[in-house]
Amino acid sequence: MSGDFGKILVTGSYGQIGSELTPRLRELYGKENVIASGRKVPSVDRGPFEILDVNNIKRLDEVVVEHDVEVIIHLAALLSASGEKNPNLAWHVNIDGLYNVLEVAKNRKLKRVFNPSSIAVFGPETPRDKTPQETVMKPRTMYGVTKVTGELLGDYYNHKWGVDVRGIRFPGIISNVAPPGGGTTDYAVEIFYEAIQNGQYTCFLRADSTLPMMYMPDCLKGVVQLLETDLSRLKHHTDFNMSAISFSPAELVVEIRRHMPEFKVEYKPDFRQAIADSWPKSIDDSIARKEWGWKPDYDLKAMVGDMLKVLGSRLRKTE
Ligand code: AKB
Repeated sequence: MSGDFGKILVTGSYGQIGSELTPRLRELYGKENVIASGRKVPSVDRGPFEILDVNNIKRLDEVVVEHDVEVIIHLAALLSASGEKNPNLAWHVNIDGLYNVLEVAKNRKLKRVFNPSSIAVFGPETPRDKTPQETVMKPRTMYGVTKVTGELLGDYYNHKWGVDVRGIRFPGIISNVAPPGGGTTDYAVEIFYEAIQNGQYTCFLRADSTLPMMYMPDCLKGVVQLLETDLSRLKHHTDFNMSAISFSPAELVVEIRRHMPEFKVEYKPDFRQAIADSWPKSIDDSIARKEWGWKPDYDLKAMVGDMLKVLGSRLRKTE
């Protein structure tokens, strides 16, 4: 499939995943073929960009027509912690925005839509270890509710109108490019900045809060792999479980201390603890492995080593 996507529009292109996925897609499919978009003009111009609020369907449609877009990677969304602070806005952006994307994709007969889901679709009644693909989905957060709804909506557009919607249930994503932004798994990014800059960190989750996580290079690899998979191989579409590493804050600290023995941590759980407690500890991703060949490259040791190396050298340069 690579190369014959035509033009790709990325919404929310300056968020956590978009900041790295947009340049990766440009590398793979050509700078001019990937249109970044967001609500504000970016500080650095790295390729085609459009101001776009996904809640404005008229503007979305105009951008799709103007650029002859064939694929939408829809990343504009509020995450779990921000969603709990403003549930109305989370519904409006995550669901009304997605609905607009799906309507435009249906009406303009686009080739493909990628809409990320999350481990937040699960809730306290879901088995927490090796959470299966098909299981109880009764989330307690508005973010989780929007992600379950998004999966169902995507599948509906697929079955009813043949729109090729695909999605992955992302675990916490760890990136050394974009700063954390409103998620419950953000501690696993913040901790690296604090370790390097201050030698200490106050964690907003308990030491034993094990959650599924993934390093950004694996996330990018997975998105591209799923995008490029021939439709005939897929039995699932919008809801792939995808797993890489599971660890608790305490286990992450042990690994960071191998590089920085003096690193100090204290734990002061806040409202995000209840969210973490309602999510799985580990994920069974055998369906993604079978249907599109998913396999992660980074374990905890490799991720921590790379984060400290890349982030350390960048932060030292800006000091
Ligand atoms: C969050 O913490 O809200 C996200 C997610 C797991 O979807 N990182």
